[in-house]
Amino acid sequence: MTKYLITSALPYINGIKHLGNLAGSLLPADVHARYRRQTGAEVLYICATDEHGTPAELAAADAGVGISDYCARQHVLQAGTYRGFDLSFDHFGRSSGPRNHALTQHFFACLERNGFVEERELKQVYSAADGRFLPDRYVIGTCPHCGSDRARGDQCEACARQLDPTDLIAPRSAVSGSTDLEVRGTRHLFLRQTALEGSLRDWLASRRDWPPLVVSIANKWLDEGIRDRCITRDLSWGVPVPKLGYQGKVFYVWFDAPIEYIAATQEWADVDPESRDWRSWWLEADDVRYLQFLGKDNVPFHAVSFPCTLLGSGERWKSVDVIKGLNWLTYEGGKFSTSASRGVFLDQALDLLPADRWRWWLTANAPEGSDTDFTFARFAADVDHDLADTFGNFVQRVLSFVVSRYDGVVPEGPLDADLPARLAPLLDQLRERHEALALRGTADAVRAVWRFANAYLVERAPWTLLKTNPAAAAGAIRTAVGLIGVCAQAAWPIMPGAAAKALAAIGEDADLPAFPTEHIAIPAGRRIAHPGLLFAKLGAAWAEAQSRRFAGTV
Ligand code: B3M
Ligand code: ZN
Repeated sequence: MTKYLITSALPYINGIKHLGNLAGSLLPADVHARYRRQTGAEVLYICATDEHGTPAELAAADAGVGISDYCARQHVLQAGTYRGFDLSFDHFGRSSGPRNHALTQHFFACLERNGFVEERELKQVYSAADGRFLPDRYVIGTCPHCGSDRARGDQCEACARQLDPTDLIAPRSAVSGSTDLEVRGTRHLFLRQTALEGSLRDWLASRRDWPPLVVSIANKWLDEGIRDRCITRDLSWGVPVPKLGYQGKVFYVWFDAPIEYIAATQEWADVDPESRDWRSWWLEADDVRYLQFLGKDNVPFHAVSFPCTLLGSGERWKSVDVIKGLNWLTYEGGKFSTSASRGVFLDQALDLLPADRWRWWLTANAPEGSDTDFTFARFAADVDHDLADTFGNFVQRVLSFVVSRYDGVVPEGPLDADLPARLAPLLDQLRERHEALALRGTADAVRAVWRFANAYLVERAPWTLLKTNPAAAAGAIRTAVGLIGVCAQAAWPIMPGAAAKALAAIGEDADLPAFPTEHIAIPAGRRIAHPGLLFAKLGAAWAEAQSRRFAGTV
């Protein structure tokens, strides 16, 4: 049997995460992991915080805490938020942990032994006041082209020109503001990706199921000419480079971060080594299908750089079978902006509403073919329509009827004989959409099941039937209670909270509901527990108020 290894891009430790982070990798991966578990497959869903790099160091300095304390705290906060969104990681690790340190150094040793590492001398800006080399973007000054005094050493945002730090007029350190800067020579290690181009091309050609967005990004990189990649940095926070003369240097964050997918699996196994075997997921793991979910900007690192690390090691590591790359989520026609507090951040989203409505809308409107614009007006109108009026309404009508007419007990009556055959194509369609990793398509297929259930109720009208043919009315209601189960099972990967409530209400498995393959015959005599209203309507006034509230400061 195939086992499914699923990873989401590892969120950076610094900065608040917004709805775009959820929509672009975490949620799609979770929906797929849940679907696979529903079908009875063995699933391992891994994520972690990506904790190295200069932005994390600077964020810690801004917060006035040591970097390792900062990371530890932020990790706990992020983990809590993701629990709030019902993300079902098997393990949520930390890239700064000892497992990732050891494994990153192991990969480096393999790559070096196999001749894929080369030493080069670079010229970099050194700040005496800061006592460190500055990455290009932390040197700021006046742009030689447009005169903007906020140009960064890699690019001028005012005129969009690419720059070198030495192009800047009156350069200063973004860390301390010091102008006591000099250009110094420093030695760094490069991964010889050019030497791996042949193996990489063969490997890419063997990835048959990649979606077009991902294939085109990967090919663009290769066609523009693959380049050797500097994998070290002059920083103290990170995985130390285990090589003579490299004290005070660490690996580049993008070298160690993908390795954390494996290291986090080791951490998962460390919790219970008797029954968990990380090797069976990552080494010579031919029975494993590995799916990665990530935003489009991360595709090159997963389709080119990380595969180079794995291929160059000469060991038989599992490499990705399918990359699902997603576009951006924009906010009310523009960008989410942390600095201008524009847009909804994840902790705020959970304060407003529990996870299900967010999960539903972001799946039904996933940024798949193109970017998606989130607006509160669309959000409220869509979730009111789909969740309150369609799914919620069906559950409400059927269960209220069972309570008012049958004392809360599923009545004895013949199940509708031709319903299963009408339902089957809808469930086939749902499975196909999941298999195709089509998020919007999956939500459409779930909605089709809900509509079918509502239409059945209208067609049978048990409240009228009750007067003329009580046995048939009872059969129709018993059939409809079974349809609640189907609707909820279908919804569960996207909306686990409400789905579990509906399933518990009718006495079906709410912990790990099966994937719906047929109508559920609920035994007559089973007592139901009315869950109350599943979704209150939000309404247009609510949407307008939120839209004003999160419009930002500019
Ligand atoms: N932390 C970038 C991001 O969050 C990066 C992903 C790492 S995946 C190994 O967009
Ligand atoms: Zn400029």
